[in-house]
Amino acid sequence: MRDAVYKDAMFTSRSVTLGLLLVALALGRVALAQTPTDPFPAPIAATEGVIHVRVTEFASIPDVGGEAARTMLLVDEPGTRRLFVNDMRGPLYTVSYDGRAVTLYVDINAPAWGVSVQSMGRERGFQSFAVHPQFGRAGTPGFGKFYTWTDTSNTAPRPDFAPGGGTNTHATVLFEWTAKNPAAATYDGGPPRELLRLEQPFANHNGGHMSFNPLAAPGSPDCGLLYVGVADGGSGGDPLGLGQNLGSPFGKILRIDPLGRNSANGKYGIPPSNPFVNDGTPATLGDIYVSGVRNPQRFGWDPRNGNLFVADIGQDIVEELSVARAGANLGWNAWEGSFGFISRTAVDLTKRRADPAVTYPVVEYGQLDPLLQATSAITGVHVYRRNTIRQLENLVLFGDFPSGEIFYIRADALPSGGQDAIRRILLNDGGGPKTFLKIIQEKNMKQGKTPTTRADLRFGDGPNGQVFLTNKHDGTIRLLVPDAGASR
Ligand SMILES: [Ca+2]
Ligand SMILES: [Ca+2]
Ligand SMILES: [Ca+2]
Repeated sequence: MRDAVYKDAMFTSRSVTLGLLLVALALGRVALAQTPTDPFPAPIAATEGVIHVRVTEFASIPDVGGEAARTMLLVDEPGTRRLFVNDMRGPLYTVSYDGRAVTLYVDINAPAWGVSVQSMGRERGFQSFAVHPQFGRAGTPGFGKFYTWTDTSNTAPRPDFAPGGGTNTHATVLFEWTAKNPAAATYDGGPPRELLRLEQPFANHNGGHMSFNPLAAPGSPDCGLLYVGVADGGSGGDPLGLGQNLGSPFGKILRIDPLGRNSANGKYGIPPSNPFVNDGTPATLGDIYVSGVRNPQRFGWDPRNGNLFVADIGQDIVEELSVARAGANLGWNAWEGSFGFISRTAVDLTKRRADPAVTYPVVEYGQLDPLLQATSAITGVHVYRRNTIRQLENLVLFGDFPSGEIFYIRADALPSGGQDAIRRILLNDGGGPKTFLKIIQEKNMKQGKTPTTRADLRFGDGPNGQVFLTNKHDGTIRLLVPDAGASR
């Protein structure tokens, strides 16, 4: 059964939900209960083309307050040869390349920093982080620097951008941290520098994914530019129309130079090569790289051809994976996937991919699919170009995070929308092929915990093309590995 009010079901506070409901009613956006449009009545192939991949436990992230780590992002930091992984409540850990040493690097929510992470509910918290490519290189401007993208309850500083509506629930802030000795076991620098602050109109849909382009070679134009995902601000249906507003950073992927200073607030740089810098229109923000996104919680690059895949979480009907080039408009909220967006319960099936100015998904799937739960949301994206795990070679890996379903499409034969090309990946942990959710549930039993009903799957990228799987319910980081007996 679908969530009656908001698909995302992230609100822990009834009063917040009621407040939003009243706002939605005032905007006339609450549709009467009715069967939603189903653009994909034929389900995702449940058995055809299923790939089995071996998975092993790699490391454990500690519980906080008796609850499993809300693990969101895992990245490789080649300069100091460690993985970094965060818990949405504030801790940032390092994990050694062999998985044996897990160290609390810094808790960005520690009172001394004054950050005040707002991590209530499912969608708020320490969303993302990125380590500067020069982090470990002494004598470079990015030495020791990393960036955190977090929700905060501290709304006192004036925001750089306000959404022009909503209820100012909290703020989302980009901070720069500078370690004195990047190789030190724990953060040894001072309080963070604030670069960018957004006033949030609604509690859901906040910061998205954030990353430097890992393919950009030192000295190349894209090296050191930070891609910052910003969701549409929240509620449902993008009531403030922010996704298509090129004067607003909401519903965008920004690209900034955190070491520059030519932004409107003078705290970061805007690369001259960004698509809206020299477009002759002062009203369009130079910060924007991609527009028309709803909740770009994850993106990732194809190491072979540079394709930037964006996993954008849909409203109530379609989840989508798109390839975005500089200046692309991914359509939201005029479009949900390949279809005209009408409401939470309807898309226009007669108007498929009809606007030549919009970049439509390469693949998309319907939220009513029997493989999924009542709440569905896309995540990703890892383009596997290694041959270490032979059955994954040249595949684009993504998934649906509540259900934990892992999917693939072929990276060299990208479809033009629809879900026909999507196939499943099942995991082998020594006990036969299983879903990721099943594996987490079995771990929960061993932990003496009630088995979770959600996976909250995320992918993480390690060195040498390693693919990690994280979740928010058993504190375990898992690694995809070649089959036992495989030659490599
Ligand atoms: Ca929000
Ligand atoms: Ca402009
Ligand atoms: Ca779209």
